Amino acid sequence: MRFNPSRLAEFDGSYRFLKPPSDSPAAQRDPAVATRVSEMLSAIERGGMDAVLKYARELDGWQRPEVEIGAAELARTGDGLPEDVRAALELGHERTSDFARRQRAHLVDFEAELAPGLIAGQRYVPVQRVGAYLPAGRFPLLAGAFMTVGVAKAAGVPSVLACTPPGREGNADPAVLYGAHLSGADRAYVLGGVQALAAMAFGLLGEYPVDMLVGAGNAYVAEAKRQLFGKVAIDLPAGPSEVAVLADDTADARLVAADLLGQAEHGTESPAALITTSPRLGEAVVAEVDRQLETLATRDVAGPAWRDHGSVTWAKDAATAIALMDELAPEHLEIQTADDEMYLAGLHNYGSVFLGPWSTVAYSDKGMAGTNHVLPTAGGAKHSAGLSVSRFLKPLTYQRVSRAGTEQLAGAVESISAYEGMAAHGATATLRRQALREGDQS
Ligand code: HSO
Ligand code: ZN
Repeated sequence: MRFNPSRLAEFDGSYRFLKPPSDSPAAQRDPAVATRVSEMLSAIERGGMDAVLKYARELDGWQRPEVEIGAAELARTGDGLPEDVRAALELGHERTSDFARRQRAHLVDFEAELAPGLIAGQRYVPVQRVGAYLPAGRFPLLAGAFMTVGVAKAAGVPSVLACTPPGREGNADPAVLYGAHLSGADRAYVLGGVQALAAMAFGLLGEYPVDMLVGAGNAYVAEAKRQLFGKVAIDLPAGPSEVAVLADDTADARLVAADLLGQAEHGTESPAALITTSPRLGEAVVAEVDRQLETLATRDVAGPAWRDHGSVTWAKDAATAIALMDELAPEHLEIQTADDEMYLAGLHNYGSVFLGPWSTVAYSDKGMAGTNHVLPTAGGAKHSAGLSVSRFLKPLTYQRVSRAGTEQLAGAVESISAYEGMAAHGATATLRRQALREGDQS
């Protein structure tokens, strides 16, 4: 998600930067990361669990006797947590599962008689084996398990594995593990990075390889998912987290600034953008961001992110603001205007939208809004939606043609097959017509 003014030349004169992003390039794939990941994946494919454990020892200082955490140990991970954190995790799990179950209820199997004797239908069938990666790097994003493990479980996925890296003492973060437990993980492992994803994809954990890998992670994790894609499905190609706010002069500069910084703290590459029809609000937000940065504990990250990838843009009217925002296609979009519904009706490209000044991105990030926080970044919202229960469900089709239906289909299939020169296809239809004429019941 990044403004490129030259690509937006058509809007020239109708918008202006009040705070442009710096010239530093947007986050890019590092070829050295790609090479390293590819070496690790082949080493693990060849060397199996020995290679996995070698990497775990070398890269994460892993020293436990087992990578797997037993069910009883997993269930107890909540015991030592502060009571408020535990209660918040339980609430977040409940809320996201509630939303996911409602999404599931709206995916309805159906069948229809398209022609006499021809029934066609669709059933949603869950992916059978999912592997979730729960990162615990700079921040142990605790809601990650709700969004991946919990949503997969709400979709009816029978086997969900969860991997999370060991911390400095060699143990995983208990709050991350408790989130996995609440979300219904079938098995949990203290294993991080590329080796965790490879172990799940190559079937080194559990009895089988997983069919799908989900969950956020660092550049190595994102690259490993990219390279394993094809062998397994993945949720989304992950980029730095981003936010954009669309606001008019009714918005509160303090809230807008706080919400921009709220995602800028993810990393120094995280973009944050305000598009506003009000130059007064735009200028107030520029000043307010600087003021809030002075005391922000994570200013070392959020400051450079804002400097390099932050922008404030004035748009001459609502239509221009909407067009610019659709071009940006942000992962998270906040709308704070006098007529949020009007703006929303005009927008097509966003991962998840937060309507009105009381709806902030962090409510979804931490699982309290119920919606998923695994969302398309870097403009991916132009073509894709975020993770949801539907990603774990395959809409599988079926058809049943009766004797009576044969006449509806066979002749046209013969004609098309003959034109194509596909004699064997044509014969499958011809045989049935003949059988029909001969009164063959079989
Ligand atoms: N904004 C991230 C998710 C998250 N942020 C969790 C904080 N906690 C991607 O949507
Ligand atoms: Zn976030």
